[in-house]
Amino acid sequence: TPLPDLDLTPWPGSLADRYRELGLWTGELLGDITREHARLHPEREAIVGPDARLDHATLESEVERLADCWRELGWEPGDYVVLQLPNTAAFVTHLISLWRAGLVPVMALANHRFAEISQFVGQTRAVGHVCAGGLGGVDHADLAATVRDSAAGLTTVLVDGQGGHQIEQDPRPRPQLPRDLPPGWEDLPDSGRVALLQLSGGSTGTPKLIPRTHDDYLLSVRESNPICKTTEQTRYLVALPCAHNFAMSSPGILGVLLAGGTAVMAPDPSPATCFALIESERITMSGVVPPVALMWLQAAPRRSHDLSSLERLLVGGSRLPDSAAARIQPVLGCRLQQVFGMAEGLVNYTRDEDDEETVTTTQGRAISPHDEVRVVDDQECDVPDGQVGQLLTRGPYTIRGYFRAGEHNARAFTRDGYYRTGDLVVRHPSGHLSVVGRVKDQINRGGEKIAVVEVESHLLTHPGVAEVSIVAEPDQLLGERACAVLIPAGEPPTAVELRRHLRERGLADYKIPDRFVVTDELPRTRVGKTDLGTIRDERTSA
Ligand code: J2J
Repeated sequence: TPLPDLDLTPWPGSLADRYRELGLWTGELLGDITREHARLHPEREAIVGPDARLDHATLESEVERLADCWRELGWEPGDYVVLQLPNTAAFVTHLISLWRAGLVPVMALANHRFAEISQFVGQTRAVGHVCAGGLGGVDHADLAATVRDSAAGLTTVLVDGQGGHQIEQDPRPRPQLPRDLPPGWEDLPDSGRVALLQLSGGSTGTPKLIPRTHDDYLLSVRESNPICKTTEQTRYLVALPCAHNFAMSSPGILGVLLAGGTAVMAPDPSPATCFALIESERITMSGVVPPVALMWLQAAPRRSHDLSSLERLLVGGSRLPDSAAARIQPVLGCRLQQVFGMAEGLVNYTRDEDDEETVTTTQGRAISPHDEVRVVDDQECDVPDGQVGQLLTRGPYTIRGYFRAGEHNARAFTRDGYYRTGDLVVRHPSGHLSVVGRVKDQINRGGEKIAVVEVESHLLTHPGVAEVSIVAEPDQLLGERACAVLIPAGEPPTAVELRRHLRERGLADYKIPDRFVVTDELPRTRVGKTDLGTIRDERTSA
């Protein structure tokens, strides 16, 4: 049975009351995150980016200034605004100022293009698109103009590298969308409403958005800090794209701001860029995906940078090979902390008190004793510890439904509210989980998630493609990469042509298959990993 298309699927009322009584949900708002440290130590550094260095007081005043700006534009509390900025100080000031004005940021990646951004705008009826007009060397002006043409009444804010704005508004009246609000919405405190829409890795044709509330998101950030020893001394290097859930909240930029530390924004994750920043900014902590960790491991012995300030490296987003895990401490001289998280909620960390074997071979255990974790077989019966099963979870910071996706929610959640993660895991008696595979229709390209069906449907619009199946193939650095296996309609199109076709359709680069193979017969499509070995007749590959 399809469920209603709600913006937010609320937790059952009695459970919500309990989370509040237990102090898990505090009623605080994300827009207030900069106030305390602006007062406590105004002159300490808060954010360092290629565009600006801001102390806690300046960050706070920037947040106020920008929030006024959004109010003057006529944006109202509860309105959705697509936020698409590269790793800069401006990302942080814009994010928090949107919250301060009661707006709901939709977290886009700087490298998203028309296909993704127009989807976000269309799905949310966003009032605005905040993007880069030269900021951090990124220029979204052309993309923004195309998006604006497709969305009546949209206001574009192009942010330059000097803290200035160019504002352009589509003159057509904005279509009003009736809000699909859950019953009892009026009774929800502000902190129980949608604070941001996070991106899901996706396993369907249309990307799904993840409604996180102030209460639940703050809980995951607040509880991450002691587990990762985030304090006001922490200098955290943001090496991943800043809008990613990992970089924002595990403990990420928000954890650092909450603790009164410093977040340093790296323009890219390369060893050249990051090692120089670790040395010059005396970085103590960072969070990266496994391919970046591998690149750092490879580069460290050959470079002369002083990495001695680095105390802790969080690695997650895809499975870190055990062999690489064992080399982090000896080669980089810092502690490894594995993190297995998801934008839908549940985050697991290895702990400082874990033995070495646990830290190198597991992806950690859940943040909170109130996280409920089940490992089940195909019939959704619990399997014993030590056996592989699918991970189901619910808890005080795991969503109960995607944004306006009733039909999909009926599949993605059990009747009693568990999120079906699609991950195959083994649970150890300590509660630690090892991730061993997945059953979702997704490719995890070194931490970047690709929804197979989404890319297939774009490829099928090419006249030379009759049928297509995208499968994962192993890759030394990325763990896996995407291979498109296709049956041509007539003369087989070349890989160059197909790549160009996908770019013209405005698909972000990371979703474009690494390899194209032409065949007579598709590999049997099973969810998750399909064996390329099942292709019998591979005629050409380009
Ligand atoms: C294996 N697979 C992993 C890991 C995530 C912190 C860290 C990561 C994310 C993230 C995040 C994995 N080993 N260590 O949001 O806050 C795969 C699983 C999971 C999916 C979620 C955070 N860590 N994964 O990666 O929403 O398949 O979040 O379900 O991008 O990544 O992807 P995403």
